[in-house]
Amino acid sequence: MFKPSILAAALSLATLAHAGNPIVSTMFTADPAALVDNGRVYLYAGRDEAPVDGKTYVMNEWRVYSSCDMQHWTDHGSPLRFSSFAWAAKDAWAGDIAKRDGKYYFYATVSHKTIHGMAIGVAVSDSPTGPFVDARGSALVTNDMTRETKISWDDIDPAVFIDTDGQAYLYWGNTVMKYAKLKPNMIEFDGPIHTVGLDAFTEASYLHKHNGIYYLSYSAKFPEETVYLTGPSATGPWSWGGVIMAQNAIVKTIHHAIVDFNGKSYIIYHNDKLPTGGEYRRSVAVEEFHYGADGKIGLIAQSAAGPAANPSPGCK
Ligand code: FUB
Repeated sequence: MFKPSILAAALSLATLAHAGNPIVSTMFTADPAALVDNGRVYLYAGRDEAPVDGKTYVMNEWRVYSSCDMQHWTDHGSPLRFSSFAWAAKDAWAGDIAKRDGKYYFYATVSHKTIHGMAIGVAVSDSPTGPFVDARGSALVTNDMTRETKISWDDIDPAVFIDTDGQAYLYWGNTVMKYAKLKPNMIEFDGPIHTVGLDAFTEASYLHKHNGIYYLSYSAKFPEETVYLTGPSATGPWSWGGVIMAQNAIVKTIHHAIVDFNGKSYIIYHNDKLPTGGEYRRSVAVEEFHYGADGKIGLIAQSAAGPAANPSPGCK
């Protein structure tokens, strides 16, 4: 007979029963972030817990999943909750992940208990599956640190990027996109906060590099579509690229992450395709895409099948 602790561990490592989109059908998930580590891809998502007739986000925890082939996923449970930050009042909104010097840093959007508005914290772990703990004991970004808009949710959606020269950057924002350099310790800014003047920027900044080109993508307009810019450095200057993904049918948000895994490129995003899905009951999905010879990304269609299996050698 299983001891309860062994049974809990077995359940928390369950393989999701199906291949194809959405990746997770056992619960509603949103705001994907991704990390490839030791040949395995890790997917982080917020859990949408709103009821069918819910009128607002109910998000208390992040979840983590992993795959060796982008088709079959293992559920590793929840590595972090908003309450892991003692200074946070509620909300486990979008986050992003980076690995540096053997440690995993998760940047997370939460509501602050004492400083009005949304804030960004940093949690750290020795494992990509957690558990993560607050790395600072205080927020890295609070609403009173940026003044470009009066809204209380303009400091959300962190996107972390470590350049090939080792410099790390954090991009974030709603309505106004901002960025700052991070110190090598990954938990403090190294210099001022900058703003990026963008057309129709809503939220969900994402910075990645492919074949020497920097790609700054984000959710534009509302309902949102995913668009991208390209540039010669992690801070631009930026040139218009195009629309990567058209808006969803029901849910107005579409938050994405872009990742190279085992020689192929993927976009992970959320939609409303699970039964009873909608604005506050979202589902994370993945598509393979290709860069043109000129580095351009075309419009990527959402699919029910998702990508073909891409087994990563040596990944178990
Ligand atoms: O999930 C809460 C918010 O909705 C995220 O922070 C935004 O990107 C949007 O997806």
